[in-house]
Amino acid sequence: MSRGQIARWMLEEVAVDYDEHILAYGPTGMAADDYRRINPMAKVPAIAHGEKIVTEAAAIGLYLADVFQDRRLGPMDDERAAYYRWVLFCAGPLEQAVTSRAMGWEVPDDPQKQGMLGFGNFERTIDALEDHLSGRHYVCGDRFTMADCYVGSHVDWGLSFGTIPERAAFKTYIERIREREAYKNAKARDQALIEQMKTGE
Ligand SMILES: N[C@@H](CCC(=O)N[C@@H](CS)C(=O)NCC(=O)O)C(=O)O
Repeated sequence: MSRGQIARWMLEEVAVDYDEHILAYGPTGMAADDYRRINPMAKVPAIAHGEKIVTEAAAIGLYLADVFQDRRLGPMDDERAAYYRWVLFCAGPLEQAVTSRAMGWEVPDDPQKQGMLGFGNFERTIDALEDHLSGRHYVCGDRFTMADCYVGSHVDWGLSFGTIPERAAFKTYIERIREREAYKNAKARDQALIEQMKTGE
């Protein structure tokens, strides 16, 4: 039940074999010294690819698409701008807008203060993403790319937990995303783990 699900879906999209390590929250898992050597932030997800460690869900996606180029999940020339722009928009402004609201931190109604915040305010951020997704099949246009794993994960989570408003563009986009085989496989595995955790088996 974590952003680890984003990394799993990305791994399923690139269709590589991987070993999973499920860590508990807290001192015996993510905060243990062994794992802090992998991610000093004591957070998941992280991937180890040979000697290379990548943390940050957005970076994991960009890395996988780049390394496994033959999967064609990275951008073509005319997709590059939207690809980087919207992945970083979701890792920065969108994540800040959504999490600050979830914490109950209201942005002051003061243009000068909003000018200092990378996301300005919640509505501006949501409107910008809605505007981009309206009338597009995927982040980069007609073709699914790794950007959709990351942007899609934000929209998927946000709609499921009510942290992103149910706008038509988000709903149409996420319905298309949820049809993907790799998405379904990833979610089935995570759901099985969540059930196991609940029943303690
Ligand atoms: N910026 C990181 C955030 C990762 C993150 O906050 N993960 C949470 C789970 S969703 C976590 O590991 N929390 C454990 C903790 O901070 O103690 C990313 O996007 O990968």
